[in-house]
Amino acid sequence: MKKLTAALKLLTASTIGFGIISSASVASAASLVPNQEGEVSLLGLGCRSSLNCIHTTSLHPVGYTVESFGFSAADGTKYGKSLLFVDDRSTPQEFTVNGFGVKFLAEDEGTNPALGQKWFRPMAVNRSGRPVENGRLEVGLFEFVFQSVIDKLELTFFDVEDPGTLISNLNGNLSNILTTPGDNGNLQTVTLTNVKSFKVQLGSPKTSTFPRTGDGVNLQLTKVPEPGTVFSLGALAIGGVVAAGKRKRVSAN
Ligand SMILES: [Ca+2]
Ligand SMILES: [Ca+2]
Ligand SMILES: [Ca+2]
Repeated sequence: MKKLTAALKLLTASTIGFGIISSASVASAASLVPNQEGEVSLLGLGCRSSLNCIHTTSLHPVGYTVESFGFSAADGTKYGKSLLFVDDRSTPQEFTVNGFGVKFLAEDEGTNPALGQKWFRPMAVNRSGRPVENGRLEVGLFEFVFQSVIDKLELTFFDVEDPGTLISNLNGNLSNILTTPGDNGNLQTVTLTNVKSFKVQLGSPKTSTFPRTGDGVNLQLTKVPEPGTVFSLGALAIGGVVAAGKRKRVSAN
């Protein structure tokens, strides 16, 4: 019985320790999504909409450039260079892109992140620059290049429902880091280390689940603290709690 109690205390101590580890990571993690809605100025393209144009090269804690690339659907349909927006679904917006009227709705046809959160939101366009699906097909191929190497970077994908969303290049080398298709509204995170650049395909056009339109996907980027720092904090916390538990046991005997 005594042994069981000790084991339970140790288990509790470890649980508390891990709780502290995760809150420490949350406390010092920094979102790299600009903290304002608008269009992200793309390398070589600038901004193409009537929304606020966001320049990402001078952002804190690290600036970066974003370049957009054309891509093709499985049936051969070619798309132009998607635009990229920062969007919070709780504020619907009406604007123009290359002269075409677009609306970001409070309730999108298929891709609805939690209200009050800011996400990178791609907008697929055809080869003449006309927004596809009224500007509400969240598909694009982008390369992010950071001004300094990021020790640990989390990519959070929202709403991958079909294959095709992947990281195809990391630090200038071809890669094939896949996401896993899930239920409507699912979230998944990929963690990369020592990142100077990556290329990501967000969503895909004309998929098996959505043959007419495509699978829209949004992205968040988070710079998380170096594992070493977080670990030592957590280890200290675990040590402290276990020591406290030991002292208690001694006095109870
Ligand atoms: Ca909005
Ligand atoms: Ca969906
Ligand atoms: Ca959509």
